[in-house]
Amino acid sequence: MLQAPQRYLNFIGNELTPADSGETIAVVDPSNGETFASIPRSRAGDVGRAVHAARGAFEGAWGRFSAMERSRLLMRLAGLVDAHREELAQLESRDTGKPLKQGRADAQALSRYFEYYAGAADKLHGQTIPYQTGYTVLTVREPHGVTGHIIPWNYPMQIFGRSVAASLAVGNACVVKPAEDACLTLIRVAELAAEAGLPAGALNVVTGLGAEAGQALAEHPDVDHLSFTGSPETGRRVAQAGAQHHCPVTLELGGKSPQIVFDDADLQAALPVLVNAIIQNGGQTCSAGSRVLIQRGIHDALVEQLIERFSALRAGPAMADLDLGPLVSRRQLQRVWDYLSDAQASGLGFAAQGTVQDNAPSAGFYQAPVLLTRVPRDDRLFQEEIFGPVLVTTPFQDEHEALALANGTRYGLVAGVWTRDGARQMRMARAIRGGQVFINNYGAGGGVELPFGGVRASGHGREKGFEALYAFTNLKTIAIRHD
Ligand code: TXE
Repeated sequence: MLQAPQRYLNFIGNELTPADSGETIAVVDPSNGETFASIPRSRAGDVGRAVHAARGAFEGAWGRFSAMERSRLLMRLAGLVDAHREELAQLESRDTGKPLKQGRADAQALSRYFEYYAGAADKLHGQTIPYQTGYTVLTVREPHGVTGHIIPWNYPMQIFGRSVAASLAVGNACVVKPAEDACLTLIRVAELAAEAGLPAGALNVVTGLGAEAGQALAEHPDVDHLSFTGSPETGRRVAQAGAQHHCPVTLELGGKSPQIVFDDADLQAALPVLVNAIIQNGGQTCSAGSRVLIQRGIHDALVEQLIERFSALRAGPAMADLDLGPLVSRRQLQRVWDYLSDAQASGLGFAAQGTVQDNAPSAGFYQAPVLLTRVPRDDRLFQEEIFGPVLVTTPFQDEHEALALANGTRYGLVAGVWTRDGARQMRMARAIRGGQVFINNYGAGGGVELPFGGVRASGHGREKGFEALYAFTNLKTIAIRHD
């Protein structure tokens, strides 16, 4: 028997509430293309209510929490997320199509974000500054007030965790606009936050379309800070909207991150990491290692091993928990198809392709992983973020050319360097344009503690680690004259 779609609601002022208009958006399961839930289609009025609730919390009960009390509350929330890990993982995997093991990893990371920022909440402090005789000068770090968080669909729980946990830790009140393709776990986590004791209005989740609810949040004059993760084009729009009311904006806009393999590298160590960095989450990862640059002498031999591994990869329904699930939406699948058909039209053949499980529902959004080799620097597939399971390789001659290729796109987010030569490791790490460089590893397992963000079209500002706390606070200088 067909079940009626489950109706999810906004979370504003610790209450579940529909959009003012009563309109909804269908939630589709990417594994089979079926609608199983709905979310509110919120607009400016709903966003306004959420911002108002956040302001009330900031100026009221939440604003009176001490750092220690915030810390304890976030630790309780970490515990609740842990206790609900399996429920959250299953919901996320159904909503986004990610394999269950990835849903579980995301739920675990979310709890770790709350734990980490719970520990940090009462350790952020200012300084005293030596000044003229008769003065004492000190700095204090103060919350902005109301922070807006526009979250993408690829890692809802992780990206929510990295910005909301840090923002709450320093005392801001948050309004979250999840991506229309991935809202469900975030509504659930907001409920858990209320259960942990978060006062009404300190954390609000408003769902809706980007151009409606997202744009309204970015434009809202009572929002004091915005963090956005998504595409460079939407990031620009959000920054422009923020600029209208002089609102600071943190942007994380994805990348075309290179992994650079020199001929002295430990290839057996590198191989599984090269493959995983593009397969994880179906390649829908901002830090996906989507270009492998290989020193010419070992290019063909390494490609042969990549071919072998790619051919063995399997995609299937999220709950089958294979190497990869379906992509998040038909729209994302179409984007990836466009790149692949362009590649074929320009004569770039597939060196290897994985498979989609035989009995995967035909209405699901499946794309088997694809490997393309010797892709030239000026090709779209080398230059643009595909955001799907598509890996390109390109040979290079020497360190100089490797660097030119690595830095040769508009992005600068993450890079991996594989070499045993210590001096070269350091030269490359310093010369690569980006926010994170990994030597003989890639991603360090996610690293909640490691500051993360980009340069150029990959964005600006840093999230994660202790560094995030600076972005979510204003520094105030107080000069006291006492002679
Ligand atoms: O992104 P958008 P889309 C990249 C990736 C992908 C491409 C497009 O390459 O193929 O972007 O994906 C909200 N004002 N990344 O279309 O539009 C939207 O509702 C305010 C990389 O999904 O950037 C969602 O919540 N908000 C990335 C969020 O912005 C608006 C993750 C992201 O959507 C808005 C996702 C507007 N006018 C995509 N329009 C990463 N860095 O990890 C949309 N939104």
